[in-house]
Amino acid sequence: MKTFLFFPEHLEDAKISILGAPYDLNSSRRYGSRFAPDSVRAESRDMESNFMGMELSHLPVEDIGNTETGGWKRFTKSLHEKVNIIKEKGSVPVVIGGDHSITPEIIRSIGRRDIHVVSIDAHLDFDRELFGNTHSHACPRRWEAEMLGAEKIHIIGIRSWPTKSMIDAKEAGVHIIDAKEIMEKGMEYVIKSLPEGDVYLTIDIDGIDPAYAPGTGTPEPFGLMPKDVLAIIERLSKRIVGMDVVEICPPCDVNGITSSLGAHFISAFIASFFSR
Ligand SMILES: [Mn+2]
Repeated sequence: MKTFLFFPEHLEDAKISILGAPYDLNSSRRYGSRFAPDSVRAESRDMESNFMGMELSHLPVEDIGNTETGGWKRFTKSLHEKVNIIKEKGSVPVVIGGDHSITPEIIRSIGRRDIHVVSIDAHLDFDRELFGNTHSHACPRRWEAEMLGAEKIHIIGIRSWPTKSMIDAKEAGVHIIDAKEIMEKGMEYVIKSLPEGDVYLTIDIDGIDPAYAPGTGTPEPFGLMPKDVLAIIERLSKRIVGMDVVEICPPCDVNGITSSLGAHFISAFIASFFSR
């Protein structure tokens, strides 16, 4: 298998484990994020071993490959098995999606109820169902709120939402910083608002402006800049117990720049996680 960067497929004492989750059947518009795990890996292999001053080549990171795919049941069973293997060795899972519906399943597998979720996204993802599908990629924050408590959910960068779902999310106590608020108050405010304690970080690539990340199924302008996300990753990295990068759609991409951005976010996390 062609792994992420140059990391091995198996490392007994890995502290970060990369896993591909090529499932996109809960998408609602353009499909194709199933191709992202291998596309992100391919882009990563063109990167150098030193990321912004941090040498990555000797770090205890493994890339254990992809989950099984197929239907939702078969996929989630495989996802739970793989995340459990990672968890049992005390390593942090970094999952490359896939659409955003995979996130609550990863968090369920991690099994901690005391963590916060930080979601970078163009969308609220708090619908009860979409087109009759309760596992739609429009619903994951609602599942997480049920699991962990709505007050542990933090959503950053959204710019369009269904009014009803927004009322539900606000009433439940979800923390939301929308794109307009970020434009008015700046990233310093966002960084200050990040939760304390252990966190799960989910990066929906459509949270970033489509000028930087056109390869996604539901592009929305007025998004974050890559360096804004870098600042969030660096602020949280020591407290991240799991992370994913989702909704990269290689068939929608231009010159692989969105897959490359996803690869750089993962490298940024690895570099920051192991930094002193
Ligand atoms: Mn999303």
